Order: sequence, then structure tokens, then C-alpha cells
Amino acid sequence: MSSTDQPSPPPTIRREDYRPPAFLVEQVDLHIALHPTATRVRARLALRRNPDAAGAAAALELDGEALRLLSAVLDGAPLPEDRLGHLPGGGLRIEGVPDAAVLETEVEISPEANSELSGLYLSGGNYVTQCEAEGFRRITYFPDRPDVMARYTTTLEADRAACPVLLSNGNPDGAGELPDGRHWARWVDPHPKPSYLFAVVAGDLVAVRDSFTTRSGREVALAIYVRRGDEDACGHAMDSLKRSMRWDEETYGLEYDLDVFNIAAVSDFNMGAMENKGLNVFNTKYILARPETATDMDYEGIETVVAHEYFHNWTGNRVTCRDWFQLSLKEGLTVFRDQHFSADQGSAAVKRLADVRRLRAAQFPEDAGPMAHPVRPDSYVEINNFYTATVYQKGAEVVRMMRALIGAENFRRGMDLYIARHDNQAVTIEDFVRAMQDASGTDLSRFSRWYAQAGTPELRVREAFADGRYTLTLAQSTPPTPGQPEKLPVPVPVAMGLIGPEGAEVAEPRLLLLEEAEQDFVFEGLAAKPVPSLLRGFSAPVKLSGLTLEQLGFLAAHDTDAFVRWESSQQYATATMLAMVEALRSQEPKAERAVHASGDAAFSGRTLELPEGLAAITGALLGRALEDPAFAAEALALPSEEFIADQMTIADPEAIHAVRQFLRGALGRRFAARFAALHETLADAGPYRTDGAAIGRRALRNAALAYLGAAGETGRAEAQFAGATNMTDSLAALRVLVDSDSPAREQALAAFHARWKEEPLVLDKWFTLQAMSPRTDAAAAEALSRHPDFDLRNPNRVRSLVGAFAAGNPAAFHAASGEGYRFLADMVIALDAVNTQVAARMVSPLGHWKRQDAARGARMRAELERIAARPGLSKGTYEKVSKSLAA
Ligand code: B3K
Ligand code: ZN
Repeated sequence: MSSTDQPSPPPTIRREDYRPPAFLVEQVDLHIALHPTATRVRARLALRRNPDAAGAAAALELDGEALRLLSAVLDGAPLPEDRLGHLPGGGLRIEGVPDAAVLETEVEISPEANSELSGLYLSGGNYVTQCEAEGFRRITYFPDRPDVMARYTTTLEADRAACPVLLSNGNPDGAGELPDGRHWARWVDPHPKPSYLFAVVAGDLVAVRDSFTTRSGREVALAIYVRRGDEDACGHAMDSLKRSMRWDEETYGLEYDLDVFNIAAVSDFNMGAMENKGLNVFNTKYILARPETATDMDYEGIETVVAHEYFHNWTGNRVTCRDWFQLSLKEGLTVFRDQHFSADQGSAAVKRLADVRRLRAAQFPEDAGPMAHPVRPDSYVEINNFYTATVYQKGAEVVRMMRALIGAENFRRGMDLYIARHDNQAVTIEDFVRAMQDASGTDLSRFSRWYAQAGTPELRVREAFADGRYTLTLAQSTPPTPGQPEKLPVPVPVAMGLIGPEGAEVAEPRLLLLEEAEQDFVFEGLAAKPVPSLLRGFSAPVKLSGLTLEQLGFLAAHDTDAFVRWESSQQYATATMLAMVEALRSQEPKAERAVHASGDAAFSGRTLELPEGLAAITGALLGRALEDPAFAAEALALPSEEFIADQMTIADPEAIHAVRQFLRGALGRRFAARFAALHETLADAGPYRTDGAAIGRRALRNAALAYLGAAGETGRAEAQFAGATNMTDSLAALRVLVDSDSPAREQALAAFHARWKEEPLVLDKWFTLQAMSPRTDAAAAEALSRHPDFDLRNPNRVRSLVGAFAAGNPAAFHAASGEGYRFLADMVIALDAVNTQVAARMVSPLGHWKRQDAARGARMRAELERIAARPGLSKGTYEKVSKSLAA
């Protein structure tokens, strides 16, 4: 504490300060005696001085947090208290450790008191660990950094009745009985790994088993551990796992490397899942699925996350990160791999649209906000704040671009080289790029700017046409981001084609490479001025502008590339909506505004009109909808309110909401007969299936239902809700009712709650539906937070209400009164005392105050200040709040 009694701000960790560890750990032997409040952890570390570290006499530094040290013995001799230096945060520093030494410690920890869900904790009475990024230090003293890779053996001991199942990493290596009703099991992991991949799961769980034979003939015993009663809900996850294992063999030649692959599913988990070696731990949300309880989106999410965690076995586990600044080395690459896998399982085009939609919904705003950071960040206060859309999704886009530039074959060669060179190493993003460069013979030094520079590049198109010669001029610029005022041009791969007036391709499709701030690309011998079809497949994560409405409409109808067709219809709708918002803004005095959710165009008495161009695009889409229902469902969806807000310098949440609601209602009315017909035609006759075609049909059918609902026709939704036999249809119908003023609304909500109150994952949906409904204002959201089923200690429940409200209900969150902001800040403050990782994540929506008008911005800042003023704020929440205020 300083003299003014202000606690000093938590330190910033910088990439440039990286130093190799003074000691390596060759072998770790853990003995963990599990107990809810007094778990004993004995650790034996075989240490060796790191030949690559500077300072031949440097001290041994061990991280530690919330540990009660019982004993420490170095090479057989107890270490007296005065040999133990104490590091900030709870670690230990031991001077005078010989170059090779054995350290034995014993600590006591309380899983029951651990509401952070980092380290060892209890979920539903079962023991579970989460160590990434820095949770292992909450289990034992250890150099808890990814560049210390060690071999582990783990012996677990627990009460047999309470914990019949005892799991850890690697292969099982013996088990037996102990006195007093206790038993033990030992696990040996032959592969060296960083501490963040350590895991323990113990409790009363049941296994769903299967097996997999690798292509070299290794038999792998697969098991998914769940709570009793959930055994019937693991089939999709198991099937996804087996398909992932096969895909990685076929696509990258990568085989699984242990005798067992275990997954355990738990209800209390800070994120989706975790790739611990041989023992993945999952949020139940990404394992459990039955048609009655899981939506099609849940099924897709399970496939993706199971694959993602499995793929980490090579990209993350066998080859890991030197330090946490390299996080995208494993995350960007592994997201790229899971996206590729999912694309291979069904419609690649529709998968791409969904991925791009997600990128724009989460990553583009992040890149334009106070937390903007490069894919490889330069500094952080709390690493858990950097598991971001930028590191994951933009990181995946960067890998994808690299593959486009060097070609699929060279990319595969580069992957082989990367793994051959770096197996069992902790490496950097430069190492990955170097492997790609060496394998392809392409100089990627300029391309590496994508890893170093934050912000979304903006591309502008200009055209000239004369004498059969078409000149396409592309200019790029990247807006400044915090700490990076100046930006350099980045190499942008632009996959493109030219469409002639008749709607046919008039030039060979090409991949242009825009490397400079501005470049001309010339096409000769054209009979007429073509329309450029740019960024096919979204070949680069950039914003593109400069095409006219007319060109967008043409591309929406004629492009051969599904992505550009979808994109053009979205851009067309965006431009139309922005113009309508501008019209409202310029003509209405703010004070008289009233937002009517009915979609009846009431906005201070003004009447909006449905633009005929948009109606025509919608009509054309509907005409072809049955050709590709999944695509049509994506293309029929209007851009979200958040997306429209992101296109404005100063957003106007009320006007955006009014315009979007109006358009949904107006389109619903205009095409009521066709939507009704689609709803009829697409009714499922046969058995329930979750293949891409079946999912696409349900998506289109429910899109039609939603348009009808927006037009005030809720009868179909009522009938569908009453008769639905799967969660996708039930929830889609309930959403229509919840967003409507139908008298059936309250009754349907109550019925849904009564039916599903014992199913936490379904109850989450009940909260989310209400949190995102325009009919839920901040007061109603706050009332939901007092519902007996709301629980601040369960991250899924918090996300389902608080996260969904703040990120998915912009009109209510940005209510002019500031009540939405106050609700969120109250929740952040309450959460910070329970689970700091989840609390810090919830801060983000308040950070985008610059996009709001002065009055809203001031209210958002005031709430940030209120959070910042809380004594004892966690460093994670502190970092988010202070960066949000500073920007
Ligand atoms: N690697 C984990 C994420 C860990 C998050 C720590 N705050 C899951 C994944 O990306 O696969
Ligand atoms: Zn991952």
C-alpha cells in the first residue's frame, strides 16, 4: 500500500520481458487425497537447472495461490521458513537450489471454497479441475508456465462411496483399496506436458464407452463420464469424437497417442471445454444432447467443441505455447481446424456464413473497442481476459489466409514440418510461420503483420471501365487502436471473380493479393462493364465498401459464390436499414420517441415504409428457398441490431430497433402466404434427424414462423409450441410467443419452466429467451436475477441471463434511463466476489460507450467508475474496467 492507502494497480506482463525459466521440471509425482474442505496434495518435483536460462545461480521460483503450505523438503532436508521467499500473489522463491534437485511439498486446499472454478473445485458434488491458464498453482507449488513441460504420475485417493470414479491424465496404472472405505487409483502420462493441461475428475459419474482403432492399429478406449441419468445423451458427442479422430488422421496424418481418451462433463464450468491431456473436461452444454432437450445449434456446437478439444491433442498439447502471448498458436490454429472439420461434415458454404457472422458479431466490435489487441498480444494484466474472439476467431482467419496464400498442399507440408520440428516443445507463433514459410518457399514476413497489428482493415473498391479494359482499384487502411496509432498495410488475399450483365462469370476466378495501401488490378477484353464479386468465401477478415446498392442487389441474385450472394444481400439490407435509421434520426426529436416492439412502425407517430428493393431481394430468396433451405434461412435473417449499430459512428439503439422490428413485421406481412406455405411444406414427417439437410429445413421453417410472428400471426407458433417433439421447434415457437403480446405468452413460459425445471441446460434457454426479448426491460431482467433458479455461482446460468441481456438485447440494455447499464454493473460487482473470470467477461458490453450518444456514454462510464471504485476488485475486472475507461 502506498502512503495514500490506494492499492497499487496490478502489474502488466509484457511479451518483450519473456525470460526462460531458471529450472525445468523433468518429472512430477502427485499424490492427491481428496476431501471437500481439506484436500491434501503432495508433490515431488525432479528439478534441473535450465541450460538455456541466464544466471547460473538464479533462484527457483514456484507459483502458488490459495495454498496452505504444510511442508517443503529439498533433497531430503526440510526447508526452514527463512529459506522460503514469498512472491507477490502467493508464490515461493527458493535460493541456493542445486542444478539437479528433488523438491517435495505438501499443501492443503479447499475445493468446496473454490467458487472461482479455477484449480480444484466441486461441481454437483464431484471433484474437477481447470488449470488453464494459471489454475495449477491453486493445486500445488509449481513453475506454472507453459514452457515447463514435465512427465506426470498422479495418484488419487478418495472415499470410495462418494468417488467411485478417479480420473487423471494419461493411461491408468493401478488401483486399489485403502482402510476406512477409501480407495486409490494411479495415472501415468507418458507425454511431457505443461501444467495447464493437468486434470483430475473424481466422483460419482457413469461412463458411456466406445472404442476407436487408429490407422496404425492402436486400440483406444473412449469414455464419456456424466451424471447418472445422462447416459442416453452422449451419443452425438461420442460420434463427433470418433469422426474427429478419423478426420485428423485423414487430413493431417495425426493419430491419437494414448490407450484411453476420457471426457468428463460437468455443470459448473467457466467456458466450453478444456483439452487436458487424455482427460478433456467439458461443460455439459457441449456434451449432452437429446432431441427433446437440445436444439440443432446445440448439436452443431457439440460437434465443433468436441472436435476442437480433440484437435488440441496435437495443436496445443504435443506442440504447446512458449508463453501466453502465443495463445493463438494453439487457439487460432485449432479453431481453423475445427471449422474445416465441421465444413467437411455438411454444407461448407453455410458453415462459412455462420462462422463469418460470429466473427463479425464478436471480433469486429472487439477490434474496434477499448480491448482491441493483436492476435498475438504484447501485454496483459490478466491472461484470462485474452481468451478472446481476436485470439480465437481472427487467429483462425489468419491461418486460413496463410493457407490460401501458400496453397493447401504447402499448408499440409508446413503442418508436417511444424510438428516434426516442434513435437514436445513449447514454441512461438514465429516458429509456426517459419514452418509454413520453409515448407512453401513463400516469404511470409510481411504477412506476419496480421499477428502484430490490431484493428479490422477496411477495403475500399473503385472501378473504371473503358475499351474492354476493367480496372479494379483496391485501397486498404486500418483504423488506430489503443496503443497502435499508426498501421501498416497488410497482405489481403482477395478471392474474386467478375460477373457480366447476363449474370455469368466473364473472367477466370482469381486470388488477388493486395499488399500495398492501394493497388490496381486490370482485366482486359471484356465486352461490358462487369460487377466485381469480391472476398469470395470471405477470403480475408476485412470490411469492404464501395459497391453500389444496385451492384449488391445484382450480386445477391447472380453470384456463383454462395458467400458473396449471402454477403451482398446482407450488405444490401444493412445499407437500407442505415438509411431508414438516418431518416428517423433526422426527423424525430429524441424526447418524443417511443419504441413499439410490435413492428407496426410507430416511432413518434411516423410511419415507415417497406423499401421495394429489399422486398424484391426477399421475394427472390423465397422463390429459391427450397433449393437450399439452410442457406435461405441464413440469407433471410436481417442483420442484427448490434451489427447495424457497429456500422454507425454514433449508434441509435431505439431507432435501429424500431427499423428492424418494422422490417420484420412488414416483410412478414408482405410475404405472409409464402411464409405460411414454407411452414407447411417443411413440416417434418419422418423421424427426427440432425444431419445438415434436416437442420436446414427446420431452420428455414422456423425463420418463416418468426416472420409470421413479427407480422402478428402467433397462432402457428402456439400450435407448434403445443405439439413440438424437439427442442429446436419448441424453442423457436416459444421465442415467437415471448417476443409477442399474445395472451399465450405467460402461459407458455410457465409451461416450459414447469416441464424443464429439472434440466439445467434447458432452464438456461428459458432465461436466455426472456433476456433477449425486446419485451424484457432492465427491471424484468433484474427480476429474473432474483428468480429462485438463478445462481451467480453457475457460469452457464449467469451467461444465460446477464450475458444474453447485455449482448443480445440492445434496445433494453441501452435504454436511455441507464437501467440496463446499472443492472449489468450490479451483476459484475456481485460476480467479482464469486467468480472473477466470469465477472471480467461480463464487463465488455459497457466498454463500447464511444459508440453511444453523449448521455448514454456518460451513464456507461459512470457504471464503469462505480465498478472501478469497489475495494478489492479482482485484477481481471480491474483490467477490463480501466481499459474501457481509458480508451
Ligand atoms: N483452452 C481452453 C480455454 C481455457 C480458458 C481459460 N480461461 C478451451 C479451448 O480453447 O479449447
Ligand atoms: Zn482451444
